[in-house]
Amino acid sequence: MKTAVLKPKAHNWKSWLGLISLAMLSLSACTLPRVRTTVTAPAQIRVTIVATPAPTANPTTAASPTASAATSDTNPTASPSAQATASPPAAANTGPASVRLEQLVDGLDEPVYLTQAGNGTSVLYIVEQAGKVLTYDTGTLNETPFLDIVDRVNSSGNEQGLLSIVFSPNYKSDGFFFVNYTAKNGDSVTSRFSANEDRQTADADSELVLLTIEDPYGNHNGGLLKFGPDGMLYLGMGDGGSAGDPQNNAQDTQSLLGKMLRIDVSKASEAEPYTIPSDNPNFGDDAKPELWAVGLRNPWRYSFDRETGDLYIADVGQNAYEEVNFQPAGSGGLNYGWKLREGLEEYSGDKQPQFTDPVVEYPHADGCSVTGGYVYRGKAIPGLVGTYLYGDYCQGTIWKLTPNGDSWNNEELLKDNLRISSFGEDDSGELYVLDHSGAVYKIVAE
Ligand SMILES: [Ca+2]
Ligand SMILES: [Ca+2]
Repeated sequence: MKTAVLKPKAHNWKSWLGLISLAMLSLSACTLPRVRTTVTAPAQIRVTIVATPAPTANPTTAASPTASAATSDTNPTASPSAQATASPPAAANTGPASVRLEQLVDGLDEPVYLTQAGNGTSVLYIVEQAGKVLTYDTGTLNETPFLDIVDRVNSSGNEQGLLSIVFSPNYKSDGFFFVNYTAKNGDSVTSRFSANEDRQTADADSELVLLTIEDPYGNHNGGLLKFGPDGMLYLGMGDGGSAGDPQNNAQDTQSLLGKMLRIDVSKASEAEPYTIPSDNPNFGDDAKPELWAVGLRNPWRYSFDRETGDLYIADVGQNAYEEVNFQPAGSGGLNYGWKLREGLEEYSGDKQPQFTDPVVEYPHADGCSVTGGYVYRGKAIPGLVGTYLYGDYCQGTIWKLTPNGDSWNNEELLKDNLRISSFGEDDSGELYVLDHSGAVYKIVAE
């Protein structure tokens, strides 16, 4: 029976888990092992493998409906085809990859993001939700924050706070970086800041606010900024919050909420904080010109494959299903279905021809809130190359999603007692896992 049920419960990637998390914390906080081992058993999750959208979707038109979904209740195979072609992207996966998590640092205050600056240094930048960016370099966590804007960040809600940082593609010369945070009044703020001359710290007074989005509820704030391979700045925005998108923002093209946005900040100034890229998709005459993709609930973490430019958007579900969406490089203009669809299922309506289904979903028996990761393009774990990693906030599972001809293989990579708030990718393509309880791990070969 596929009757949509609008439950009054607010699904919230942290709050509804508060009790569980506290219980987990009380059990685990004192006994975190330094090195975590791999679970090599095949995935026990119910995986739904879906045919992928055509990789040549026209950027200015809605996607054609995807091929009919093929649902499988069996465990996926562990050996992807070596002949994966056109769509999804060809993988260079050379076999099983055995990995473990190596703890780099703990004792952090709710880390939610990690990245590097792209300027040739070994510094890792770690975002703490309350409003600080810390630097970690070859074994040392620096006491002085790179950036401290706790004074203007509202982190009172479970999903509010300083949510991401991204460095200018020309950071080495211009010293600019961009952050998204929740303002004291609850609005979503995207700002540019300047690093100091030595690049060791930043000037908290250098803020140039680029985009402020009114946000009606404390949850579903998206907040991840990334530069695409096209040099444009992308921002994932949640549907505003509450539960069941009561304002219908995700399908409203006159709202910036529940969307992927794309803007040009290369000439940002007070007079003109950003411009609209000339090749943004057209969602209609009245649509906001910043829109790149619509129909998202809370695209908390997404990423571009640094080799192909393909975009993977993990969209946090409501009460039943978590999903990962695959967007071939340059395919703006897609509609990911929320709130009519949750994963591959009906939520408040029928599937429309213009909707793009996720490539994988998992039910809440296997987690509560998807945390998108990255396609591995590093050198240390050859068996993982071309594989997309993602995880779950509640159960600490990390899956690997591998292209296999016209479909995808989904397998459990490992499972540990982590509250996975984010993954991180460094400049060489190596990956990290952030435990919201306070630690950062590097994914290394076993
Ligand atoms: Ca919100
Ligand atoms: Ca969807």
